Amino acid sequence: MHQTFDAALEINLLHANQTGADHNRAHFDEWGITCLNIMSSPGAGKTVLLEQTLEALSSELKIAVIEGDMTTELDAERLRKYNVPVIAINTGRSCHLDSKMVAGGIHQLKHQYNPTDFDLVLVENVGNLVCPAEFEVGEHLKVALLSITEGEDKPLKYPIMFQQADCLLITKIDLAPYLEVDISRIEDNVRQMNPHVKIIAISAKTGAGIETWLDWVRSHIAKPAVAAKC
Ligand SMILES: Nc1nc2c(ncn2[C@@H]2O[C@H](COP(=O)(O)OP(=O)(O)OP(=O)(O)O)[C@@H](O)[C@H]2O)c(=O)[nH]1
Ligand SMILES: [Mg+2]
Repeated sequence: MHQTFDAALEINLLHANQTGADHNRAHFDEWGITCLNIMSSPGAGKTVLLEQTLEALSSELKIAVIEGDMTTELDAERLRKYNVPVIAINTGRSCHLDSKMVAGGIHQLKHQYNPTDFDLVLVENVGNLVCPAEFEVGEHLKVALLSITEGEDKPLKYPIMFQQADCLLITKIDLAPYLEVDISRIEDNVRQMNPHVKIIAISAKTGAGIETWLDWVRSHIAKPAVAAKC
């Protein structure tokens, strides 16, 4: 009996969240903005990736960041150095952003700027390999990071994140010489879950793979003037 009630509650929650996500995406579409939802377990390298992305792309694209964190603005402060709007959202006890929280972020962006000026909104989700995958926020594409320190089995143990990802970044590959890890096995496990996902192995330390990542981002920009340049 309890199980039926819990399942119904979860379905209602996810349904309400999806309606909100579709609404957020409609705003992004209206303004010609591409929105990426960046997700991973804690510490896989999301903020470092955003730092390098802003460093490389903020002169060619107009970018805003929505930064989800449970309690602090530490990541938001790191990203404000790049002189782009960074909207910090504290989720409190929630282990993921939801579409209502991101709607609040969109409202702030709209209040302070002309949203049609923007090309790209990067959402950094709360570090968690499970819940963020289930709660869309209005993104066009999902980007999942998996660092090589987390273990080759993670795509099999946490399938939803990997099934849903449009782009999977295998991070911290500079650490491979110090670990007993087989990166090709990580790739095989990811492909088992999601045969067509774009996989890019990167290192924020050496810069390996970063240009391929930046090109992937450029290739998904919706604004015609920008897309034409790619
Ligand atoms: N060696 C190495 N370290 C990395 C790399 N990328 C990130 N790190 C380190 O990993 C740690 C966590 O990086 P963050 O970017 O803060 O990770 P995050 O996913 O944003 O973490 P949360 O927001 O807490 O979930 C930092 O000490 C980074 O310097 C990499 O490619 N190589
Ligand atoms: Mg972070």
